[in-house]
Amino acid sequence: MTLPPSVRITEELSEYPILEIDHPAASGRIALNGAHVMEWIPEGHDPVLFMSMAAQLEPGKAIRGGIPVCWPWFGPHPRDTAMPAHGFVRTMMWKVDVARENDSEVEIVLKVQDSAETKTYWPHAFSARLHVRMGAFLEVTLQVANTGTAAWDMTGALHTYLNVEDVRQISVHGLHGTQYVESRLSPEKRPQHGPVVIDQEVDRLYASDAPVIVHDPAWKREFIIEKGGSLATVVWNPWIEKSKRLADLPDEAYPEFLCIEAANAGEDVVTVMPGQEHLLMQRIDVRKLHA
Ligand code: TA6
Repeated sequence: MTLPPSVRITEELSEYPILEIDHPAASGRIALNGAHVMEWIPEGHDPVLFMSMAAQLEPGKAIRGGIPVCWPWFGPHPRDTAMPAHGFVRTMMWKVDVARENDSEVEIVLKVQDSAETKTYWPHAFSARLHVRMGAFLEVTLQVANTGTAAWDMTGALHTYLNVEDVRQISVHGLHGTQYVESRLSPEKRPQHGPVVIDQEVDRLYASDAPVIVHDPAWKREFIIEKGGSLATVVWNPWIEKSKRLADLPDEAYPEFLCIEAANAGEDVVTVMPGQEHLLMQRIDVRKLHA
């Protein structure tokens, strides 16, 4: 495949191709392992996505940071604890389907489909494409199609790790009044009062299709996060104790990120009929705050 001028493919780590993007509007990196957007730096801004210094960049391993593609299930497998958390496509090697650019953005489409290996995890026929539009904004769309003869149910998420100065100082706006479940506590729903602040481990699933704004006063910027095809927004920070249990995250790194995930999860289970598809989209814009 001929890549456009702003895109090159590197393999500094053997068997681990990474698309390097260097465009006037933005730079970034996308690993073919998991179709994983690892980095996005819009022109004139600091990096928007968090990447753990201890991330394991090895084929078949999930990457701690960037935008993990969680599919065809979100979280632990609904029935079989032997199955990988967050599905299996984030540890598969995807292929480049489209790579093009214009004056304002680079567009990359990666693809993967069912195989004998995927059938050991999930007995269905599917094709999946991840569409990445990278420029002054970042728009990621997971397009999944049922290429089989029977309907299947799916859950999933674009599990985005956002770079923040100090998670203890940020606030998330747009979820006031929304019902949420805190997965660390009982499964009962509770209403969000005002902005979401992080002062403990937070692992919440909000029943929301609304945009959110992450306000980072210390870094003097805001992230405007819109989405499509999703009725669930997950907000996660592991805080102190859980961070210590994550081998691919330094213990002292938890203040540096917040996950805002466009999800199909909880009660938002999607049924895809044969020949049909589902699109899950997240768009991030960055705005500087003028103190
Ligand atoms: O999205 C929140 C969550 O489901 C948390 O419960 C935590 O497990 C996180 O995802 C990270 O999961 P991972 O499998 O990537 O370590």
